[in-house]
Amino acid sequence: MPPHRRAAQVVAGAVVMTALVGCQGEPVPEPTGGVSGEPGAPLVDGIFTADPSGHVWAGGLYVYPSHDVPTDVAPDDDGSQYDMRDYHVLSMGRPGGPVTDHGVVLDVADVPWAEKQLWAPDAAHKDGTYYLYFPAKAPDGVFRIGVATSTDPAGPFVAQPEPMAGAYSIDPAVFTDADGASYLYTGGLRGGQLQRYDGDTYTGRDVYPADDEPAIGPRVARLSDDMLQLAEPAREVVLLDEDGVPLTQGDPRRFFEASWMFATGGTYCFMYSTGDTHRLAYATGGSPYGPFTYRGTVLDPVQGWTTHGSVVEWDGAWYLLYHSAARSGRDNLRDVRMVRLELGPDGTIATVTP
Ligand code: FUB
Repeated sequence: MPPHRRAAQVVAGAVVMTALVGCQGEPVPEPTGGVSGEPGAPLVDGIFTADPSGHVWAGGLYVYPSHDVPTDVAPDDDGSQYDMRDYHVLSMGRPGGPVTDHGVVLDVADVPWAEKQLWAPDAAHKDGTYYLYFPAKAPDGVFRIGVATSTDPAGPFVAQPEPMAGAYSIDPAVFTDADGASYLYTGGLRGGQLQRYDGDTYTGRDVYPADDEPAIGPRVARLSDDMLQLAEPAREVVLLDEDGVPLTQGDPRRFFEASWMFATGGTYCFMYSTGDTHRLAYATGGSPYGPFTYRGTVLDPVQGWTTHGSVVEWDGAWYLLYHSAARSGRDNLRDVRMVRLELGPDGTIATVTP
């Protein structure tokens, strides 16, 4: 167990908002360790959490979020203010029940290739091993995707010594299909650096298509049997409009970041953030590779610039995990929340208003 790992902690109690002066010179609420089981309330408030990836394993819901922290780093277009250094795992035994914060499960100091900015993670399970997939910046300033393993869904996780070859940008999300094959989705624009790739090659230059040209798409690749590498070169996911035409870069529905994939009744549902129009949108298709046809909004804008979430089925009901910056008023200090999601048999989703 790494020395920085804290004891698991079940948090309960009322949310108390106390002002103190944060590193960026403005008041931020003091985390109190409280938690509320109310729909849409922060799952925990002892720490700030964001970018939740939910999985139902061993009868409980395990949530793999980013761990937001106050920072002295000045905000910029690259998102340098999202200066996260470790991951926690949250879990609960029943919807709305008490939430356990399992403490630090992976620290950037224990990832040999990574320097900073542990952004949105996801996790997967196969044959008794749990895999934590995460993006981080290497010392050369380029985001790469790493993987760490554990025999416990609540960690701690041990990182592989090198990042995954052929995987890049940010926001890894893993989907395991009914046949057991797993797929890794990645990508994010602007600070996520996807616009700096020509095919799979990092150019270091920002190149965006014109507004009337097809938008940049996330990447997808099947994972190897050991879940540690890509089994094939990543390919670009295409999102289509209702006429079967690829969404253009100028279309407010185009992909920005925060991929999430789930399936219901043979329909593959790809959820993502539209970025500067601040929505979680979804598109559906007949294969994990896509193409996916745009269907609508899952989540209207939350407080804060970013939006990111996941969808899980638990005991026959569907839930949306998402984040909001409402408690702090700071874009980079967010809280994970959870609400019921109405999902039709054909994958139609009723829009959630936070
Ligand atoms: O949390 C850092 C970044 O903000 C994530 O990787 C993005 O999806 C956005 O939520």
